[in-house]
Amino acid sequence: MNTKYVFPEGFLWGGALAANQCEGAYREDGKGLSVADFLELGTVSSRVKDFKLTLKDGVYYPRHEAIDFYHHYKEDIKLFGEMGFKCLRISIAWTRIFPNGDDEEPNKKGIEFYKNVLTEMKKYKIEPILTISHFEMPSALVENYGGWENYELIHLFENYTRVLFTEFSDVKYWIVFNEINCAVNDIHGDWPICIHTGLKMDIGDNRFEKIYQAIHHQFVATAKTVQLCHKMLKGAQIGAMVAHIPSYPRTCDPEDIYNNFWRERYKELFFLDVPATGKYPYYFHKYMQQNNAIIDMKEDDLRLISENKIDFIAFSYYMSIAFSSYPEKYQEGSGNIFSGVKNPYLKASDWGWEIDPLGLRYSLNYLYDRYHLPLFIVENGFGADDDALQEEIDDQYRIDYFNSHFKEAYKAIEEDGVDLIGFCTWGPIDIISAGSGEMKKRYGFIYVDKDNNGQGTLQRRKKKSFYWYKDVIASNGGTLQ
Ligand code: P53
Repeated sequence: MNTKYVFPEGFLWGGALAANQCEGAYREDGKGLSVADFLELGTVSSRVKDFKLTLKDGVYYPRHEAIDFYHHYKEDIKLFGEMGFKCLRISIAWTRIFPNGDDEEPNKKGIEFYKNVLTEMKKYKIEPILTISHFEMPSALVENYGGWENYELIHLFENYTRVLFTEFSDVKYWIVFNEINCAVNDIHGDWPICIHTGLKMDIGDNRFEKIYQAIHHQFVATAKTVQLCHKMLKGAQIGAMVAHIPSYPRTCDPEDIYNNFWRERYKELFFLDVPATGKYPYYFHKYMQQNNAIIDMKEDDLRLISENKIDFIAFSYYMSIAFSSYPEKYQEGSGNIFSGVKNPYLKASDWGWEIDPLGLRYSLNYLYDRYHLPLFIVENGFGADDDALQEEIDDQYRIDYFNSHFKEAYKAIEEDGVDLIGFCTWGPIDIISAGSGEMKKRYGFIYVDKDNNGQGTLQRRKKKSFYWYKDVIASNGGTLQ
């Protein structure tokens, strides 16, 4: 056996899912509607002028059934157990616990479901990692409160997290908001509802101000959650999470270097700086002034932020992007909501996401150097349209992707000295894509028979990568090539 890439003892190999992308059962056992329940098929489908929180007749909503993890969790977790998962990151659907977000009492059936899921994980010695909010806030909080712009959301979120910490007190790893930095991508646009922050926008609204006010409230909620977690759960660790997409200047033109420097701050690093250092960065107030934004911040809340810092940094990593101050000169780069210009040195997936394993080693060093906190890769994976007609689905491209990324993670740990807790592969079983609502953009080691229009038996099938990942985990990286 090749022992070149053996990871440290206890390294958390695993996978990650989000409730709204896998569970389905969108109205079962008292679940309320979340913003995700209104998303249709198509790229970031909430970003249309007529987006409303009403369900239309005859329209297919991919998340309503998803892969029906709600009824298949035993079978699915068994398969994760068979692969030898050391950890599994799932998210709690807020609407299963508080269907409207502001209910007097939590929904017992919702709590019971996650207890059952956790029991199942325990059977296979899989360490749970719970995301508290993953793109699925109760839609009633948008309708009745205007989302995170409203200070009241901090209290409602606190009630919710208190229930989670009480009911799931064995859980050691917690993540507050999934990819909290995604919110800034709603600033430049004209869609009326921003689903990450639950904001309703009218024509003429200062979108910039509303979004940063909401983000401030999410930071306060993060600090409260950290405080509560540390108080209620001894030995638990809680982190903040961003979509980490390193941005490279397309050229060494100082304009590109300088503008890219700020782009990285505004789009991402700011979102870690606040919860990790406990304070707003020096440029924040100037930046608000320049955008005619006045953010209401209470003294007590700033103190709360400074006194309740996160324990680790969680991030997703799929790709890097190239940035140019003159984008019109270049071909457009990777798809989805964080776009850049094409990087001539990298190949892309069929969805335009540029594959950059070395970018992961760079990122691990970059983030560790900046925050001096343990890191956790809580998402990484390769979306592809697998050929299900094959007897065994041969997803060698996915194996190649993971093989190269795992190796760079190894080097960051062993050759550079980065403190990395674990590695969650995204969508270890095929699920609904967050960006496009597609099933066709598959990430799994396990295939699910379902197509973009919702047709299929939901039957699970192991792909070639299933056996490959199983061997990687069993050898703790020893089989990496
Ligand atoms: P899909 C943008 C860029 C990088 C990661 O994405 C992102 C996004 C937002 O779409 O999101 C994370 O399914 C997210 C997951 C999501 C995963 O990336 O669009 O936390 O919910 O499924 C992959 O291919």
